[in-house]
Amino acid sequence: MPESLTFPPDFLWGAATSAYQIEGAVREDGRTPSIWDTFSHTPGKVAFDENGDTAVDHYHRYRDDVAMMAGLNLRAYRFSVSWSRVQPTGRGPAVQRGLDFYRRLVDELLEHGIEPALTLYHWDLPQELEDAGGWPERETAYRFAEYAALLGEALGDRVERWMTVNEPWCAAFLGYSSGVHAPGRTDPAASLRAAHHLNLAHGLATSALRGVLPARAAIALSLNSQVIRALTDDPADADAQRRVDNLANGVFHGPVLQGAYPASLFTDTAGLTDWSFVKDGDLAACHQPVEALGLNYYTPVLVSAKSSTPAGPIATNHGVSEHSPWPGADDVTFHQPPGECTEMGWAIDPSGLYDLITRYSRMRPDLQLYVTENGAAYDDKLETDGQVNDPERIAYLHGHLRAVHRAIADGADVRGYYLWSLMDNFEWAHGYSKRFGAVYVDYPTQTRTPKASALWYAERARTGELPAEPVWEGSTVR
Ligand code: GBH
Repeated sequence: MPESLTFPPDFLWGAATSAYQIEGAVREDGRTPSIWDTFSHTPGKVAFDENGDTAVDHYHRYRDDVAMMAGLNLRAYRFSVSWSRVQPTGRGPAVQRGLDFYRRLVDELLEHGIEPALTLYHWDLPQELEDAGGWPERETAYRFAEYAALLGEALGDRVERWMTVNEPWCAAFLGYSSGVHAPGRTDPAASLRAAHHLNLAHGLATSALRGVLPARAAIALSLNSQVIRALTDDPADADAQRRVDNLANGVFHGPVLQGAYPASLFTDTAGLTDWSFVKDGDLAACHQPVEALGLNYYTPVLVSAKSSTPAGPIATNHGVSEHSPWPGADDVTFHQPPGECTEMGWAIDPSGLYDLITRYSRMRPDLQLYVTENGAAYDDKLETDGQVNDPERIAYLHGHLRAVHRAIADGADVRGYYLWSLMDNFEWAHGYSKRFGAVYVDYPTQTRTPKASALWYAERARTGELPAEPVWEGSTVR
């Protein structure tokens, strides 16, 4: 019989968003295009050729949005800064009007007792820096450290939770190898350079932030941290799992959390690059002390060796591209994991979140862990009575929060959870067709309506209790 569970009293109940997905106002106050503006305005890149020009107009509605968060009992809000709003060319002094927006947002959060958690980079590189070569160029990492210092100086007096790079895997491999994300390049060798420079960017930014932030500030990064499972226990499948785990995880957590790339990554990718872009001193620069690690989790990845298995149902989760986001893993087959799926076609498996947390808890027991993203897309409808009933999302959150609780009970130092996402928004290559929000957004009017899952989650945040079953009968927040 499942029983109800209680989270630690200081557990941080939060929600997350990112700049390009919610802000809109892409030409205001000096902001210049990022790679996502360019990409989304290129026909055929985003579903229905949608873009983030207006998104959910958060740039103008942030006050109401913060009040809404407070009404949902949130204790923390994770957002990202649009680099080209603050430093339009990716270089030089900050634009005050851009910084002021984030200052006002942070002050509004603090006034409502909500802790701001700031991510410096959620995929929206200033287009000028992409024109100069983007993440495959080493210079971009130096530019990022300078940008981090500008932000640290401007907001260090009021933001205590800092995150450098969100999901470097997506930025490197969806951006530069499969090309389903901006800037849409399909160059596997360049994507490996991009991965290294994102690691370097994290390390250099962390050092730069140390120089300007007060001692109480906590610095973290958010990894994709994917859970890779082998189809069978055949050694060939285990080897496929190892290869993909290197490309999904080791290529980032190696240098950043352990001070070295996994040796087998070099041999696995030898046909693409000799890794001579890793310079003396880089590994030490990447491997900076941090206080916390953010883990984002949605679904596991299931692989086998091509030689060992007949072709089965193939996962298409990364979007349609004939180019792989897994450089050097052409002999691996990606399978659809068993079980029910969300609207993204992603299999629902809370045990993956447990496995992920316990893996990193063992790797770095000294770090505080946060689930910095977890959530599900469903085909939500605004009913005529003005409500949005999303029992599937409640069940998804319930199952994954139970997994978090189990990890804590088994000794993992998980301090908080940020639901992805606070509200429906621009879902990258899927445009507005996929709704991840706890709050429903009616795009033509920009009206926000908390879904049943938001009300359910507000009750978790208020009480710290997770009931035995994922049911919700209330219709208002307490
Ligand atoms: C996050 O990316 C983003 O940070 C966020 O902006 C976005 O809105 C949200 O998720 C929802 O998409 O594809 O088979 O390898 C998550 C991207 C999704 C990439 C799960 C890895 C693993 C399964 N990740 N995916 S598979």
